[in-house]
Amino acid sequence: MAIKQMDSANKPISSDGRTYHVETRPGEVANRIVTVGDPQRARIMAQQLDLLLFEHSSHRGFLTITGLYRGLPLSIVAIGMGLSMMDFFVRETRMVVQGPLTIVRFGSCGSICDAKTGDVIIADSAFGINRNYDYFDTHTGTPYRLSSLEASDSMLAEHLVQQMQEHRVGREVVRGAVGNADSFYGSQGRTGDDFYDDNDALIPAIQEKVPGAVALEMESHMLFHLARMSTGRLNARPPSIRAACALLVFADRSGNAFISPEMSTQMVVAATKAVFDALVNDSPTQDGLHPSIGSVWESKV
Ligand code: R1P
Repeated sequence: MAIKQMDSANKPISSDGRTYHVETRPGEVANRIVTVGDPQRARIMAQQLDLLLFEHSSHRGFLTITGLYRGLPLSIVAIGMGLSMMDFFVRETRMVVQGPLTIVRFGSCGSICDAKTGDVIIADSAFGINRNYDYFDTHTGTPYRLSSLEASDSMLAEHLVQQMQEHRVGREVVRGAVGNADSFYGSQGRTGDDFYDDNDALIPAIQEKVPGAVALEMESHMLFHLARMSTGRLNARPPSIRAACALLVFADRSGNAFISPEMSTQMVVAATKAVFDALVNDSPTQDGLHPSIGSVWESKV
């Protein structure tokens, strides 16, 4: 498919105001956003919006849906997988929405604690797990590097816990630190004979270095990091982005069990209102939000 003409190499925006990859423009995305990996999950969640106003699939696989929930604009954005996709989404969405952004990642994860499939994990913090490419040449250092912890927004995380419990989602709600790996296989300690990954000791090493580590996934650390960096240089202004993360346990790594398709769909359906309510309850103020004039929610709110 042909790309659109962009007005700049540094900040590519097309003549109709859309960002290069996510392809949204001002007035199409709300200040409150749920981001998910799987577009099918986004569509299931969108069924619980009170009114659908906008939907766009980008040529790079981002799906944005905007509607109203309890009278407020709310967007759901499916981004695919991995920290690069999170980076595209956060940066390009920041370009097109005025005012504060509140972002909840609602994803799936592998548990490395007592949590089982069907439990819910709320990330108090996240850390990066990155393959150390140099190690695979020189055998110096460690094969995987762990970053320091990046905190989620504590108030938003608290709302997620409360709403998950209130809506009785899952058997248990577990809180802790989430490891954001740069791959699904090697950097999450999945083993096999096809590649040399030197990762047999990775999960024990994570548990030793990060005692509160509860789960592994692929996007949360990037989200929390960008939220903290939204202060600009040297904390020049208050953060413009607040972020938190709720995860369904799809894989129980110690028990080597995977969630059933039926249970995963049931949990997404059950958790949707909890995530929406957490977002809406979190920020009752209307001050400084994206103007409704010219937006897809104009005259609907
Ligand atoms: C891997 O299967 C994907 O699932 C998890 C991981 O972070 C990765 O993106 O999250 P999502 O279910 O939100 O995609």
